[in-house]
Amino acid sequence: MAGLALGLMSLLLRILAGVPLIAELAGDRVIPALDVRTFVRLLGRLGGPLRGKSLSFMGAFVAQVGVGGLVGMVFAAFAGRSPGDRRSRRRWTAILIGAAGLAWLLAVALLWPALASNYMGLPSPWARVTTIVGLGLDVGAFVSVLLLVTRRVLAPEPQAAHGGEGTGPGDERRRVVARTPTVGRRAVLLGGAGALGIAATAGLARALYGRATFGSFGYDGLMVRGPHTSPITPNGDFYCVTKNLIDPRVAASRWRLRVVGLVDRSLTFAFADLRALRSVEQIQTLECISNGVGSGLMSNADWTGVTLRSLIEAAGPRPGVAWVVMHAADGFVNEMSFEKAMEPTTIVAYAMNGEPLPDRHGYPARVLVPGTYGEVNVKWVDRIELSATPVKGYYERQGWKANFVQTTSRFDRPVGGQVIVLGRTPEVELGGIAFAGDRGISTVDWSADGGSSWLPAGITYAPSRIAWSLWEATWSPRAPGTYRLLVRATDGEGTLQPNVHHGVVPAGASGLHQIAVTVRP
Ligand SMILES: Nc1nc2c(c(=O)[nH]1)N[C@H]1C(S)=C(S)[C@@H](COP(=O)(O)O)O[C@H]1N2
Ligand SMILES: [Mo]
Repeated sequence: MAGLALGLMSLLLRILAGVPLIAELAGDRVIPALDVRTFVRLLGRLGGPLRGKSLSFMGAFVAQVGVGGLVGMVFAAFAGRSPGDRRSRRRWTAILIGAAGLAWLLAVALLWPALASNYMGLPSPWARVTTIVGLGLDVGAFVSVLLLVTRRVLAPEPQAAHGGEGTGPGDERRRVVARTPTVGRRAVLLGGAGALGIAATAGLARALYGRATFGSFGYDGLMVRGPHTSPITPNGDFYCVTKNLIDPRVAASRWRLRVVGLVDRSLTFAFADLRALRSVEQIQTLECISNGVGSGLMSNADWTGVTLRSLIEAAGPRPGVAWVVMHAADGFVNEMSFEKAMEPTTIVAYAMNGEPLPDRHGYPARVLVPGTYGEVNVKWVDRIELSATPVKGYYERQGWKANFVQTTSRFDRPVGGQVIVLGRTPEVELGGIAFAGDRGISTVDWSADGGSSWLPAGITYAPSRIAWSLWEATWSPRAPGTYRLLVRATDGEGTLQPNVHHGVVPAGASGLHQIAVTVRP
């Protein structure tokens, strides 16, 4: 029962006040500290990020109730064996409260680096305080219910009518007699409250779980790919990656963006303030560092926002600033060099393809940093901190290197494994995308003989240096057979995409996308 109370309290605080769950805090404490290889291996073991998240979400509740139950039983066993007089009751109550206080302090100390997050977007000093208070309330709920159940229900105070606080053997007998008739009622009471607790906890957990979902944590890792990639990805199809079990839901009215640190004056922008500043618009592609060659964790959008530079200049950067650290509502952190922050295409975006940012893409605002992998593009940003020293990012601490985007190119059509019937399609349409961070794409070549000879493709869409290009070519296979088709791009600086295969760890994948197609007569 006490374990359930703890679970229930933490769920209520999560839903009503955005206070992170213990599972979320533990994840943010442990995950960045893992080595990238351990992290990737662990994800594999758990069956991918979605299953891993489901398991931790559910597992955390089971663990809480389990540990709570264990502690409760140990307490009930010890306290129950002591004489039932008022002094010993007070002693046991004091022991329990003391132990709970220690557990609370220990949790705060262990989870300290992860405490400054709030999924409703409370600014960071308040977020940390709220989390600490929330942990206290969790522990408080646990202790209160444990005391209530052990005192009032399992071992009610002897009634004055039955001899008060007697300690003699006769009183002991009378107490037993007095308790016997109510055992059934107590069992019903306990059982009823327990069932109610379970139902309430499960209901709230499901409601919360449902937020993250079209299925189960369904949109983390979402990618939409098909033979006809649209130049601009519709918002609903835009790939999505998040560290969170359940993403923040920040109310624009409560949200503030603060510019702090080594500045002449700290600034605070409300959402309306940001929108009143001179806006910029740019078409920019985002790619996750864990996007494998030929894969789809990469999308393109038309973003609107303000330059980060304008915010930094308004605050007045002090001499010695070398780094700009971005903090987010979910406790996510990443930094970039001051130089990068001052580039005209580094922006704080509040609109995506003409609509407000969808929640899962960082509503109300996110940072966009062309030339870096996705993780540098902090969603739900609420604090920009100018600093002389670098702070390691959430994933950077694991060892990921996200500040250079490998040149990549991809076939979207034909689809690998496709069978082409020569008689019906003598000319095969080839096409796909090519991307090189903020370097642009100058040319794309393709090969139908496994890379022995190359032909130029046509570039049909190239909106900016910071977006992907679409390419197209027509292939007329001469004879039936199986062909190995390859594509390669040259970036805007003239560097050819290397044909050296490397996995995504730790600096993003490299190598050429290759598909096999069969040509039939
Ligand atoms: N606050 C915050 N920002 C974040 C993340 C996150 O978990 N929290 N994930 C990062 C990662 S790993 C990627 S790839 C991109 C994905 O952005 P998207 O979901 O809008 O495509 O967001 C980045 N920004
Ligand atoms: Mo990512």
